[in-house]
Amino acid sequence: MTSISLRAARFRPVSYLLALVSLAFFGCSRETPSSSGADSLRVGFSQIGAESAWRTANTESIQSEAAARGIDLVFSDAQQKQENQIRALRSFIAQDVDVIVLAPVVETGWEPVLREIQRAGIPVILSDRKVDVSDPSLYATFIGPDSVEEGRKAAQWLVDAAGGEAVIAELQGTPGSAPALARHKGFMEVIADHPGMKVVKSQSGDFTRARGKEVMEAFLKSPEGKDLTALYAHNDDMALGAIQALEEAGVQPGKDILIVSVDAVRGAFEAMVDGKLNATVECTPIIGDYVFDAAEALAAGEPVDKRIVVKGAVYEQDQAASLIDSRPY
Ligand code: GZL
Repeated sequence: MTSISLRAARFRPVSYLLALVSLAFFGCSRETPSSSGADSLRVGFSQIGAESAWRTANTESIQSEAAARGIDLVFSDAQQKQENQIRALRSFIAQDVDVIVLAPVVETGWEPVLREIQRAGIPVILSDRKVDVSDPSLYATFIGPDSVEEGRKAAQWLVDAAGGEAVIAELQGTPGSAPALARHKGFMEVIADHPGMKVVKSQSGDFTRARGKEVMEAFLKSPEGKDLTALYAHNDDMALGAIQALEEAGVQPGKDILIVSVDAVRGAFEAMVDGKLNATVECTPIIGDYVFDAAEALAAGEPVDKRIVVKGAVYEQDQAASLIDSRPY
Protein backbone atom coordinates (compact mmCIF):
# COMPACT_ATOMS: atom_id res chain seq x y z
CA MET A 1 0.00 0.00 0.00
CA THR A 2 1.22 3.50 -0.81
CA SER A 3 0.39 6.48 1.40
CA ILE A 4 0.50 9.95 -0.07
CA SER A 5 -0.10 13.35 1.45
CA LEU A 6 -1.29 16.40 -0.40
CA ARG A 7 1.64 17.66 -2.44
CA ALA A 8 1.78 21.27 -3.44
CA ALA A 9 -0.71 21.06 -6.23
CA ARG A 10 1.00 21.33 -9.61
CA PHE A 11 -1.62 23.78 -10.84
CA ARG A 12 -1.12 24.51 -14.55
CA PRO A 13 -3.31 27.52 -15.48
CA VAL A 14 -2.81 27.07 -19.22
CA SER A 15 -3.68 23.38 -19.31
CA TYR A 16 -6.58 23.94 -16.94
CA LEU A 17 -7.91 26.70 -19.22
CA LEU A 18 -7.48 24.36 -22.20
CA ALA A 19 -9.45 21.65 -20.43
CA LEU A 20 -12.25 24.04 -19.47
CA VAL A 21 -12.44 25.61 -22.94
CA SER A 22 -12.59 22.18 -24.58
CA LEU A 23 -15.20 21.03 -22.07
CA ALA A 24 -17.28 24.16 -22.74
CA PHE A 25 -17.20 23.61 -26.50
CA PHE A 26 -17.36 19.82 -26.58
CA GLY A 27 -19.45 19.09 -23.50
CA CYS A 28 -19.18 15.91 -21.52
CA SER A 29 -18.43 12.44 -22.85
CA ARG A 30 -16.24 13.80 -25.65
CA GLU A 31 -12.51 13.62 -26.07
CA THR A 32 -10.66 16.48 -24.50
CA PRO A 33 -8.48 17.62 -27.39
CA SER A 34 -4.90 17.69 -26.30
CA SER A 35 -1.54 18.32 -27.85
CA SER A 36 -1.25 14.55 -28.14
CA GLY A 37 -0.44 12.56 -31.19
CA ALA A 38 -2.23 9.46 -32.51
CA ASP A 39 -0.24 7.24 -30.17
CA SER A 40 -1.21 9.15 -27.03
CA LEU A 41 -2.79 7.35 -24.09
CA ARG A 42 -6.58 7.29 -24.29
CA VAL A 43 -8.35 7.20 -20.92
CA GLY A 44 -12.07 6.94 -20.26
CA PHE A 45 -13.11 8.69 -17.03
CA SER A 46 -16.55 8.11 -15.50
CA GLN A 47 -17.02 10.96 -13.02
CA ILE A 48 -19.88 10.91 -10.49
CA GLY A 49 -21.23 14.36 -11.23
CA ALA A 50 -20.82 17.94 -10.02
CA GLU A 51 -22.64 17.65 -6.70
CA SER A 52 -20.15 19.56 -4.56
CA ALA A 53 -17.23 21.99 -4.61
CA TRP A 54 -15.05 18.98 -3.84
CA ARG A 55 -16.24 17.15 -6.96
CA THR A 56 -15.69 20.21 -9.13
CA ALA A 57 -12.12 20.52 -7.84
CA ASN A 58 -11.62 16.79 -8.44
CA THR A 59 -12.79 17.10 -12.06
CA GLU A 60 -10.49 20.09 -12.60
CA SER A 61 -7.57 18.09 -11.19
CA ILE A 62 -8.21 15.13 -13.49
CA GLN A 63 -8.85 17.19 -16.62
CA SER A 64 -5.93 19.59 -16.18
CA GLU A 65 -3.52 16.74 -15.46
CA ALA A 66 -4.67 14.82 -18.55
CA ALA A 67 -4.24 17.93 -20.70
CA ALA A 68 -0.79 18.60 -19.23
CA ARG A 69 0.32 15.04 -20.07
CA GLY A 70 -1.14 15.02 -23.57
CA ILE A 71 -3.57 12.27 -22.58
CA ASP A 72 -6.80 11.93 -24.61
CA LEU A 73 -9.45 12.04 -21.88
CA VAL A 74 -12.93 10.75 -22.71
CA PHE A 75 -14.89 12.39 -19.88
CA SER A 76 -18.40 11.44 -18.72
CA ASP A 77 -20.44 13.20 -16.00
CA ALA A 78 -23.03 10.76 -14.59
CA GLN A 79 -25.10 13.34 -12.68
CA GLN A 80 -24.84 11.05 -9.62
CA LYS A 81 -26.64 8.17 -11.37
CA GLN A 82 -25.07 4.70 -11.39
CA GLU A 83 -26.91 3.74 -14.58
CA ASN A 84 -25.22 6.62 -16.39
CA GLN A 85 -21.83 5.45 -15.15
CA ILE A 86 -22.48 1.89 -16.34
CA ARG A 87 -23.55 3.24 -19.74
CA ALA A 88 -20.36 5.33 -19.96
CA LEU A 89 -18.19 2.34 -19.00
CA ARG A 90 -19.74 0.27 -21.81
CA SER A 91 -19.09 3.14 -24.19
CA PHE A 92 -15.43 3.18 -23.14
CA ILE A 93 -15.20 -0.54 -23.99
CA ALA A 94 -16.72 0.15 -27.41
CA GLN A 95 -14.20 2.95 -27.96
CA ASP A 96 -11.42 0.55 -26.90
CA VAL A 97 -9.74 3.05 -24.56
CA ASP A 98 -6.38 2.08 -23.03
CA VAL A 99 -7.36 2.60 -19.38
CA ILE A 100 -10.65 3.26 -17.55
CA VAL A 101 -10.92 5.50 -14.47
CA LEU A 102 -14.08 5.11 -12.39
CA ALA A 103 -15.25 7.24 -9.46
CA PRO A 104 -18.10 4.95 -8.32
CA VAL A 105 -21.14 6.80 -6.96
CA VAL A 106 -22.09 3.83 -4.76
CA GLU A 107 -20.22 0.75 -3.53
CA THR A 108 -22.29 -2.06 -5.07
CA GLY A 109 -23.73 -3.09 -8.47
CA TRP A 110 -20.47 -2.98 -10.44
CA GLU A 111 -19.46 -6.67 -10.89
CA PRO A 112 -21.20 -7.33 -14.24
CA VAL A 113 -19.80 -4.30 -16.05
CA LEU A 114 -16.36 -4.72 -14.43
CA ARG A 115 -16.33 -8.29 -15.80
CA GLU A 116 -17.16 -6.97 -19.26
CA ILE A 117 -14.24 -4.53 -18.95
CA GLN A 118 -11.93 -7.31 -17.73
CA ARG A 119 -12.91 -9.48 -20.70
CA ALA A 120 -12.06 -6.54 -22.97
CA GLY A 121 -8.60 -6.47 -21.37
CA ILE A 122 -8.84 -2.84 -20.18
CA PRO A 123 -7.37 -2.03 -16.71
CA VAL A 124 -9.60 -0.13 -14.26
CA ILE A 125 -8.45 2.52 -11.79
CA LEU A 126 -10.87 3.36 -8.95
CA SER A 127 -10.61 7.08 -8.26
CA ASP A 128 -11.73 8.60 -4.92
CA ARG A 129 -14.25 5.92 -3.87
CA LYS A 130 -14.04 2.14 -3.54
CA VAL A 131 -16.36 -0.59 -4.80
CA ASP A 132 -17.59 -3.67 -2.94
CA VAL A 133 -16.80 -6.64 -5.22
CA SER A 134 -16.15 -10.32 -4.50
CA ASP A 135 -13.20 -10.41 -6.93
CA PRO A 136 -10.52 -7.73 -6.38
CA SER A 137 -8.92 -8.62 -9.73
CA LEU A 138 -11.75 -6.61 -11.32
CA TYR A 139 -9.77 -3.41 -10.71
CA ALA A 140 -6.05 -2.62 -10.81
CA THR A 141 -5.86 -0.03 -8.01
CA PHE A 142 -7.97 2.16 -5.70
CA ILE A 143 -6.62 5.70 -5.25
CA GLY A 144 -8.49 7.59 -2.54
CA PRO A 145 -8.82 8.48 1.14
CA ASP A 146 -9.35 6.27 4.20
CA SER A 147 -12.89 7.49 4.79
CA VAL A 148 -13.30 5.51 8.02
CA GLU A 149 -10.30 7.39 9.41
CA GLU A 150 -11.89 10.67 8.29
CA GLY A 151 -14.95 9.80 10.39
CA ARG A 152 -12.77 8.90 13.36
CA LYS A 153 -10.90 12.23 13.09
CA ALA A 154 -14.18 14.19 12.97
CA ALA A 155 -15.49 12.37 16.04
CA GLN A 156 -12.27 12.76 18.02
CA TRP A 157 -12.23 16.49 17.28
CA LEU A 158 -15.85 16.79 18.50
CA VAL A 159 -15.22 14.70 21.64
CA ASP A 160 -12.33 17.02 22.54
CA ALA A 161 -14.17 20.24 21.65
CA ALA A 162 -17.38 19.26 23.46
CA GLY A 163 -15.70 17.74 26.50
CA GLY A 164 -17.34 14.39 25.77
CA GLU A 165 -20.89 15.79 26.07
CA ALA A 166 -22.94 16.51 22.91
CA VAL A 167 -26.39 15.99 21.37
CA ILE A 168 -25.46 15.40 17.74
CA ALA A 169 -27.20 15.67 14.37
CA GLU A 170 -25.53 13.88 11.45
CA LEU A 171 -25.85 14.84 7.78
CA GLN A 172 -24.85 11.74 5.85
CA GLY A 173 -23.53 11.63 2.30
CA THR A 174 -25.06 9.78 -0.65
CA PRO A 175 -26.80 6.58 0.55
CA GLY A 176 -24.70 3.50 -0.25
CA SER A 177 -21.63 5.52 -1.21
CA ALA A 178 -18.28 4.45 0.21
CA PRO A 179 -17.55 7.78 1.96
CA ALA A 180 -21.01 7.97 3.58
CA LEU A 181 -20.84 4.40 4.89
CA ALA A 182 -17.24 4.76 6.07
CA ARG A 183 -17.47 8.26 7.57
CA HIS A 184 -20.50 7.13 9.58
CA LYS A 185 -18.70 3.95 10.69
CA GLY A 186 -15.57 5.78 11.79
CA PHE A 187 -17.52 8.47 13.64
CA MET A 188 -19.70 5.98 15.52
CA GLU A 189 -16.65 3.84 16.43
CA VAL A 190 -15.10 6.75 18.35
CA ILE A 191 -18.22 8.13 20.04
CA ALA A 192 -19.08 4.60 21.22
CA ASP A 193 -16.40 5.14 23.87
CA HIS A 194 -18.08 8.36 25.09
CA PRO A 195 -21.58 7.81 26.55
CA GLY A 196 -22.12 11.57 26.80
CA MET A 197 -21.96 11.84 22.97
CA LYS A 198 -25.30 10.92 21.41
CA VAL A 199 -26.41 11.05 17.74
CA VAL A 200 -30.15 11.84 17.95
CA LYS A 201 -30.81 12.72 14.26
CA SER A 202 -29.14 11.21 11.19
CA GLN A 203 -30.22 11.58 7.55
CA SER A 204 -28.70 11.84 4.08
CA GLY A 205 -28.17 15.24 2.47
CA ASP A 206 -26.67 13.53 -0.60
CA PHE A 207 -23.44 15.58 -0.34
CA THR A 208 -25.23 18.69 -1.69
CA ARG A 209 -25.58 22.14 -0.11
CA ALA A 210 -29.29 22.38 -0.98
CA ARG A 211 -30.22 19.06 0.62
CA GLY A 212 -28.00 19.81 3.61
CA LYS A 213 -30.03 22.97 4.21
CA GLU A 214 -33.38 21.18 3.77
CA VAL A 215 -32.48 18.31 6.10
CA MET A 216 -31.10 20.69 8.76
CA GLU A 217 -34.38 22.67 8.61
CA ALA A 218 -36.24 19.39 9.27
CA PHE A 219 -33.86 18.50 12.13
CA LEU A 220 -34.55 21.88 13.77
CA LYS A 221 -38.32 21.38 13.51
CA SER A 222 -38.10 17.91 15.09
CA PRO A 223 -38.65 17.31 18.86
CA GLU A 224 -34.89 16.85 19.28
CA GLY A 225 -34.12 20.10 17.42
CA LYS A 226 -34.07 22.33 20.48
CA ASP A 227 -31.59 20.01 22.26
CA LEU A 228 -28.95 19.87 19.51
CA THR A 229 -25.46 21.03 20.50
CA ALA A 230 -23.41 19.66 17.58
CA LEU A 231 -23.57 18.81 13.87
CA TYR A 232 -21.41 16.28 12.00
CA ALA A 233 -21.68 16.72 8.22
CA HIS A 234 -20.04 14.18 5.88
CA ASN A 235 -18.96 17.06 3.63
CA ASP A 236 -18.48 20.82 3.76
CA ASP A 237 -21.20 21.55 1.19
CA MET A 238 -23.90 20.03 3.40
CA ALA A 239 -22.42 21.85 6.42
CA LEU A 240 -22.64 25.17 4.55
CA GLY A 241 -26.28 24.46 3.71
CA ALA A 242 -26.95 23.61 7.36
CA ILE A 243 -25.27 26.83 8.47
CA GLN A 244 -27.73 28.76 6.29
CA ALA A 245 -30.64 26.88 7.89
CA LEU A 246 -29.33 27.54 11.40
CA GLU A 247 -28.93 31.27 10.78
CA GLU A 248 -32.44 31.49 9.31
CA ALA A 249 -33.70 29.79 12.49
CA GLY A 250 -31.89 32.30 14.70
CA VAL A 251 -29.34 29.73 15.87
CA GLN A 252 -25.66 30.75 15.87
CA PRO A 253 -23.67 28.13 13.88
CA GLY A 254 -20.25 27.47 15.40
CA LYS A 255 -21.38 28.84 18.75
CA ASP A 256 -24.83 27.50 19.81
CA ILE A 257 -24.07 24.40 17.72
CA LEU A 258 -20.52 23.10 17.14
CA ILE A 259 -20.04 22.00 13.51
CA VAL A 260 -17.44 19.59 12.13
CA SER A 261 -17.38 18.47 8.50
CA VAL A 262 -15.10 16.80 5.94
CA ASP A 263 -13.34 17.94 2.71
CA ALA A 264 -11.59 21.23 3.69
CA VAL A 265 -12.77 23.11 0.58
CA ARG A 266 -12.37 26.88 0.37
CA GLY A 267 -15.97 27.52 1.46
CA ALA A 268 -15.23 25.69 4.71
CA PHE A 269 -12.24 27.95 5.40
CA GLU A 270 -14.38 31.00 4.68
CA ALA A 271 -17.02 29.73 7.14
CA MET A 272 -14.32 29.07 9.77
CA VAL A 273 -12.94 32.60 9.30
CA ASP A 274 -16.52 33.84 9.90
CA GLY A 275 -16.76 31.70 13.06
CA LYS A 276 -19.64 29.61 11.64
CA LEU A 277 -17.80 26.29 11.15
CA ASN A 278 -15.52 24.87 13.84
CA ALA A 279 -13.39 22.25 12.04
CA THR A 280 -13.03 20.38 8.78
CA VAL A 281 -11.22 17.11 8.00
CA GLU A 282 -9.14 17.37 4.84
CA CYS A 283 -9.87 15.01 1.94
CA THR A 284 -7.98 16.27 -1.07
CA PRO A 285 -9.66 16.13 -4.49
CA ILE A 286 -6.34 16.86 -6.21
CA ILE A 287 -5.40 13.34 -7.25
CA GLY A 288 -4.91 13.78 -10.99
CA ASP A 289 -1.15 13.24 -10.64
CA TYR A 290 -1.62 9.89 -8.91
CA VAL A 291 -4.39 8.74 -11.25
CA PHE A 292 -2.36 9.34 -14.41
CA ASP A 293 0.89 8.01 -12.89
CA ALA A 294 -1.05 4.78 -12.38
CA ALA A 295 -2.69 4.95 -15.83
CA GLU A 296 0.65 5.41 -17.60
CA ALA A 297 2.21 2.58 -15.58
CA LEU A 298 -0.67 0.21 -16.36
CA ALA A 299 -0.57 1.10 -20.05
CA ALA A 300 3.14 0.29 -20.03
CA GLY A 301 2.46 -3.07 -18.35
CA GLU A 302 4.11 -1.98 -15.12
CA PRO A 303 2.84 -2.99 -11.65
CA VAL A 304 0.78 -0.54 -9.55
CA ASP A 305 0.01 -0.78 -5.82
CA LYS A 306 -3.50 -2.16 -5.25
CA ARG A 307 -4.27 0.58 -2.72
CA ILE A 308 -2.95 4.17 -2.78
CA VAL A 309 -4.17 6.07 0.30
CA VAL A 310 -4.53 9.84 0.08
CA LYS A 311 -4.10 11.43 3.53
CA GLY A 312 -5.18 14.76 5.01
CA ALA A 313 -5.09 16.89 8.16
CA VAL A 314 -7.77 18.40 10.45
CA TYR A 315 -8.16 22.18 10.24
CA GLU A 316 -9.75 24.28 13.00
CA GLN A 317 -11.30 27.72 13.14
CA ASP A 318 -8.25 29.45 14.67
CA GLN A 319 -6.01 28.25 11.80
CA ALA A 320 -8.34 29.28 8.97
CA ALA A 321 -7.37 32.93 8.50
CA SER A 322 -3.65 32.14 8.17
CA LEU A 323 -4.19 29.21 5.77
CA ILE A 324 -7.08 30.26 3.50
CA ASP A 325 -4.96 32.07 0.91
CA SER A 326 -2.65 29.10 0.41
CA ARG A 327 -5.32 26.43 0.09
CA PRO A 328 -4.91 24.47 -3.21
CA TYR A 329 -8.69 23.85 -3.68
C1 GZL B 1 -14.93 11.87 -0.73
C2 GZL B 1 -15.79 12.22 -1.95
C3 GZL B 1 -17.01 12.98 -1.51
C4 GZL B 1 -16.74 14.35 -0.90
C5 GZL B 1 -17.95 15.10 -1.31
O1 GZL B 1 -13.87 11.01 -1.07
O2 GZL B 1 -16.19 11.06 -2.65
O3 GZL B 1 -17.85 13.22 -2.65
O4 GZL B 1 -16.56 14.33 0.50
C6 GZL B 1 -18.11 14.65 -2.73
O5 GZL B 1 -17.87 16.51 -1.19
O6 GZL B 1 -19.36 14.95 -3.25
